[in-house]
Amino acid sequence: MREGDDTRTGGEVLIDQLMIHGVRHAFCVPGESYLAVLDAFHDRDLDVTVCRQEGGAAMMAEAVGKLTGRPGVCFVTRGPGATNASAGVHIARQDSTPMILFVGQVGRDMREREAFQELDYRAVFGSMAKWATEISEVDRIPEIVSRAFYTAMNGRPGPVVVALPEDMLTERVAVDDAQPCEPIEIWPGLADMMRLQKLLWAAERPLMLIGGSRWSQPACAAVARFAERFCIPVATTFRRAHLFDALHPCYAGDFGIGPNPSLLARVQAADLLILAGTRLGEMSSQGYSLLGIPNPGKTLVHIHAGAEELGRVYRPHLGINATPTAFAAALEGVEPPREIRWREATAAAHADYVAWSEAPTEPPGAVNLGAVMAFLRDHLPADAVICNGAGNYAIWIHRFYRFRRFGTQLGPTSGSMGYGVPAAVAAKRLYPERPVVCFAGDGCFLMNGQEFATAVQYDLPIVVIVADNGMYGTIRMHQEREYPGRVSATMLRNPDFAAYARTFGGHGATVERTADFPAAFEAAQQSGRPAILHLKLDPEAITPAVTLGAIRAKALGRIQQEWTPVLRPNAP
Ligand SMILES: Cc1ncc(C[n+]2csc(CCOP(=O)(O)OP(=O)(O)O)c2C)c(N)n1
Ligand SMILES: [Mg+2]
Repeated sequence: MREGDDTRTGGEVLIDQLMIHGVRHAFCVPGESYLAVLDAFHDRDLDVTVCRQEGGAAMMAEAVGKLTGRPGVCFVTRGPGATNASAGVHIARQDSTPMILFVGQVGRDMREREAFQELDYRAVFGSMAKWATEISEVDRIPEIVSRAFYTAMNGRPGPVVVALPEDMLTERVAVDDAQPCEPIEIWPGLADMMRLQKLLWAAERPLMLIGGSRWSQPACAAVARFAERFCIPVATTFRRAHLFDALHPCYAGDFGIGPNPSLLARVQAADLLILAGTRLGEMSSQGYSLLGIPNPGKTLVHIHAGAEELGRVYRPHLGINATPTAFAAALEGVEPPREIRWREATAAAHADYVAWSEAPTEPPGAVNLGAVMAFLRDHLPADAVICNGAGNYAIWIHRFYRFRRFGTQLGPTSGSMGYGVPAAVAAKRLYPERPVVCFAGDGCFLMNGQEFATAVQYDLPIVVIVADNGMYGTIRMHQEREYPGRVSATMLRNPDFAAYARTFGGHGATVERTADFPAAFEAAQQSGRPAILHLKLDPEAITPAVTLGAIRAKALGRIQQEWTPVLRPNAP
């Protein structure tokens, strides 16, 4: 604002709204389409992180949304900036994360001519974002930004995309700021909770599955208290393990891809399943095979903040439209039955989890990722943040790392590769005092590995552990299962990732034996710089339990069996 003048540019009004709504961090790649916003950054108290590619910037904003429950904010330029950023928007969509992507747009006077890098963002993001819009009048910035925050945070959270015509941002206007916005909790009715109590009293084998977003530390603590009072087993869905303390006596385990078979059996055998906060997507529903659709085939209580998610796939016996925090608080009023019939089953479920996650298996190769996880879980403090993208390497995290606290896991439930490094940068930006460790496969790392430069630029001593098996391992695994021996487009020739770290100004080391990992990790932490530890893995070690060769042999056996009658039609 100029002296004696109560007008501000659109860019200034916009940034003032963000600050009012509690934004302290913004992630961006600059563009000439929103210079007025960059100018407003200049003298406002906002931590701006300038990134190397918009996909990384958008993932950082998404990670802030995951960690704080409030929209992470990202600014990108039009056309190619926006399409690059779509990688993060999609994660926010599938992971139900509040996020706002601001996109520079061509001037209003040249719209619809397909001007330089012009796109129609309502159309481009129409089915990906929760809301996509454009601000045409500068005096409506406070209104539309306020709505963007409410839309991103309320009900089932998600991404909002707001396009900003260049000339709208430079226009001066005298306009009142909006009031700060707060997410709106949705409280379950007393009748809902009484019906839940009745179902619990009648149950023989109840089980609670928690996941999704809109959780908080108090909500997690309230669910833990409920679990204790009812002695009910609680499992967490895919990449939401941080919602429940792994060492709590009621923790039954991680129910993601390839869960502990005994946990799978328990969930299948449960007569009352309480799904809290989660949609139970394809991964946790074991490819939609766990429950009948639409009739689940057992008593299902489904609690979700988005009314539209209730009955969307599974017809619940009892549907409760509530946010996890409100629902968890309301659980305090539910009374356990006089006699709890499943005490032993819960103890057995936890014992099974502990046994499953305790001792690393021994796959081939000199570096055992399971032993690396066991070392980290024994040495990192409970508030350390663990980040990952997508790839088989993540199976070891889910199985052997033990999350103890809310807000310590940043993994895309959408299965997007390339998420780990930007997520780690965002976490360290937010919480400089907490250790942040990123796991990335060799494929995964190079999707957004350039954001390591961002970590160096902002002095963020994250530790990135690159699990290098020389291939897009997950796809190779599927390939061997479906087309054994026909390796195609899944092999990688990799750079020296430790040298990569050093060229960027970070610390780098190569680990070729499990026994060398602890010292390498400690040296990485001691360096005080962003670090990469390059782990050389045996490609045969495709999962903690099975080798690539065994998958191939099994598939070849199956194919031989399937084809024998065709090749020898008269065979007995
Ligand atoms: C952005 C994106 N592209 C492609 C895929 C498909 N995909 C899933 S896992 C995977 C391979 C991951 O390779 P790497 O990071 O080396 O991990 P590994 O499986 O070898 O442990 C691929 C290509 C994906 N999930 N996300
Ligand atoms: Mg790999």
